[in-house]
Amino acid sequence: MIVLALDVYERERALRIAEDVREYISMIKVNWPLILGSGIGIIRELKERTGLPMIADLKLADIPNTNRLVAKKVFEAGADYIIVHGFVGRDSVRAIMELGEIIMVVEMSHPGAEEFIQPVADKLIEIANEIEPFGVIAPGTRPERVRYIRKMLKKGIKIFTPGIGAQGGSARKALEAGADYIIVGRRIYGAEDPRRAAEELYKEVRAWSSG
Ligand code: 3DU
Repeated sequence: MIVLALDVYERERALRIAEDVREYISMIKVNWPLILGSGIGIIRELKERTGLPMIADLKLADIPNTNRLVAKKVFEAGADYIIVHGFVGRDSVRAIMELGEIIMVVEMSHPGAEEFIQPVADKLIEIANEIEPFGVIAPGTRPERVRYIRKMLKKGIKIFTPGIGAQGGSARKALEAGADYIIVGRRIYGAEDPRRAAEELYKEVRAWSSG
């Protein structure tokens, strides 16, 4: 299943792309670029136009009280899931979970993730297994890590893998390794024809999951 990472600034462009690719994706993820470019109201607008669940990728990483204050506004704005960092500790993560569904970062996809996050991934998996978020973020650029995280993670917790396409990760390899959702941004919204790019990816993913 495909999650569109809609990292554009402009409201019109975001709405147009979302509508164009709607039938090929399962959820839309908004991050700071779109929220800063178009305002927090874009979450509800996208949700109403597409009918899809919305992920707010804010990677919250603050003390429990601040996490709570921010998350309250973002859930009120229509987000169905908020992405949060686990390295700040269980209390900060739980503060958000009390308000709504979360996806917790266990390991990131960029090269720098090997510096600090990867070495503590086991501890982050342990937190995830204890608090049972809706899902976790694992690196689509490192299928062997996705496989490991899948093995260690409680069943039922979904794995979302960014890093597919522009960052070099392969959709098929991430799914084979145990990802439930692949997160894809530039490969779709940066394509000359986003609808075609989404359709191609959808067919690739479907061919794999049905075969
Ligand atoms: O590289 P792309 O254009 O497909 O975008 C990936 C999106 O996923 C983007 O919003 C980025 O901020 C987010 N993300 C990662 O790329 C890697 C992570 O570990 C977590 C989130």
